[in-house]
Amino acid sequence: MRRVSILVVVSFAFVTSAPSQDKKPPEKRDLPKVLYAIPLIAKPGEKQKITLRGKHLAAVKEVKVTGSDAAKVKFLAAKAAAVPNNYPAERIGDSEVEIEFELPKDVKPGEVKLTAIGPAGESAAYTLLVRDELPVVAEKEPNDGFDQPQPITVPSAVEATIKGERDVDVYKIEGKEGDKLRIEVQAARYGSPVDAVITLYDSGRAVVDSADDTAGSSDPVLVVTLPKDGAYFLSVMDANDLGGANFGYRLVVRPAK
Ligand SMILES: [Ca+2]
Ligand SMILES: [Ca+2]
Repeated sequence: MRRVSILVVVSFAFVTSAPSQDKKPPEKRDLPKVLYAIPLIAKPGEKQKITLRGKHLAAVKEVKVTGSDAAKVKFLAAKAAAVPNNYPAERIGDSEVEIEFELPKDVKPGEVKLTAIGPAGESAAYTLLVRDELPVVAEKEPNDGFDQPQPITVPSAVEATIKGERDVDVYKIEGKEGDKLRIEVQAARYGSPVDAVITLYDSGRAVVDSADDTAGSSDPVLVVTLPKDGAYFLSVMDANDLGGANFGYRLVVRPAK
């Protein structure tokens, strides 16, 4: 019952505040918004096609890049895009822009930003996730369980996707007692719809440690000291069991400082 009365108050507050929202110029509400890039991770030194997914992007005619003077960007196309049933459009995006993009080899990760420009104005700058110096590993499906894990070495950066609902990605790491590892997923901070959860298991499949959200982000960071020599399994999944081709993430495993 208490919940019902709270709902009434909330909806009343929404109704009374609605007229002031209507006074905003319409173009403010239609500003393009870039949520994330597909693929999520940009590759320095390679010409690549990137799709920017977001809101109010179907009428975008230009994308500009900042943070790298030598970067080249070319607008290819923009269109509305379907949102799967029951998926939140605010997180998935309902429109997209395709660009051809080239970053110089010596680009500084973290500094490259893209801005979409449409009839109503410019989007906020979107910070691209760019490969750094870590060895790159492409995810290899199927890696869905303890019986078929994907072996990775430390350090590495795995470029992967939660490819569908209830997809679980399992990686296998060899370690020694006392090794201190920092295991991190980069996804939500770059707008990916993935809310990652990571769990580390020992060779007997007992949980060593796990992480979900860290420091104001739904990206997990796990710093762990391995309790013994041997194989470990690391699983990555979405906290809401959602997934799809847009659900990119980067898994970074490296020695902790
Ligand atoms: Ca996967
Ligand atoms: Ca999470």
